[in-house]
Amino acid sequence: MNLKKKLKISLILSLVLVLLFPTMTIFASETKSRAARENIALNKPVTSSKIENSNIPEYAVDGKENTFWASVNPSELEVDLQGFYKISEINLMAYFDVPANAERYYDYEIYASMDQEKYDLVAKKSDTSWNTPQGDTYVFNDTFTAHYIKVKILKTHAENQPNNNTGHIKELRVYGELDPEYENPVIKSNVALNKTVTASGQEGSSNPGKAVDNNVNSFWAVAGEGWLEVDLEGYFDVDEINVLPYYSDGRYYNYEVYVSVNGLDYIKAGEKKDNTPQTKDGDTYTFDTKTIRFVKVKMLSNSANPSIHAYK
Ligand SMILES: [Ca+2]
Repeated sequence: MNLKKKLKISLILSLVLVLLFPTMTIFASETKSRAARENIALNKPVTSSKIENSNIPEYAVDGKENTFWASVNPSELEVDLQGFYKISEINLMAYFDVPANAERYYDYEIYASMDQEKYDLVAKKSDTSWNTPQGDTYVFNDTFTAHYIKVKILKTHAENQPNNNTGHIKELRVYGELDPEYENPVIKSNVALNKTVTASGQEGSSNPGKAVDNNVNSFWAVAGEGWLEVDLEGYFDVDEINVLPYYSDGRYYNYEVYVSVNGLDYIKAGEKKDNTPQTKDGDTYTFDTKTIRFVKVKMLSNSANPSIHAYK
C-alpha cells in the first residue's frame, strides 16, 4: 500500500447518447498542506493585458522556460493562486535572449491581493541589471497572505531597441504555504488524466483513452451496452464520484458506478435508474471515504438511442 495517497477524489464521467459510451475524468483533492518549495503559481488560472503574438498568459506559469507571455506595456499579468497562501518568495524570470542579442530589463512592480480590489506593492525592479536566466528573486522573511499576485511591467529597456515597448515573462514562480487562518478551497486535480482505461469495446477510432484525455471534443464510443474502467494506477481515498452524461435534448442514461481495490471485488458507489434528464452538472455521488484503485461504469440504457455514447 505504499502507493496509497491521502487524497479525496471526485470522478466525472461524461456520457453522450447516440452512439457513444462513457468517458471519465477523476479528480483528487489534496488534504495536506503543500510543501514550502512547491511553486504555487504553477498552472494556476492567469489573466493578462492584451497579448502579443499569441504568447498567452498561461505561458508565464506553465513551468517551461522556453515559453513566455508577451504584452505591450503597460503590461499586466495576474495569477489566481486558488487559495490564501502565506507568501515567502517570488521569482520572476523575465525574457532574456539566448544567445544574448538584445539584453534587456524591465521596470516592473509586483502586487499582492486578497480580493482583487485592494493591491499591495510587495516588490519592484529598481535597478538597471539585465534580465538573467536566474530571474529576480524576492524573499519575504515576513510573509504576507495573498490569493492573487499581479505583475505590472511599466517600461522596457532593451539594448539597441529603443522602441521596444513589450513586456515578456518566461516564468512567474510563487512560493508559500496555505494560510490556516483562512478558509481555503479544496484544490482538485484530475487523477484519471491519461490513466489506463479498458472497455467492453469501442466504435471506430473512439478508443477508451479518449475518455480520460481531458479533451471535451474527443470521446470513447461503443455500440449497445458496455462498460468502461479506469485504473488509477495507485490507491486513492475516494469520497465522491460525479458522472457527467451528455445532456442535450432531454435524454437520460441509466448506469451503475462501481469502485474496487483490486479489480476483482466491486462495490456499487452510485447508480442512475430514473428518467431525470441529464444536465450540465452531471450526477454526483458522495459516500464515506473508500480506498480504491479502480472505477467502473456499467451503461445500462439511454432514452434516445439503443447505442450509448460518452465523451469528455
Ligand atoms: Ca513559460
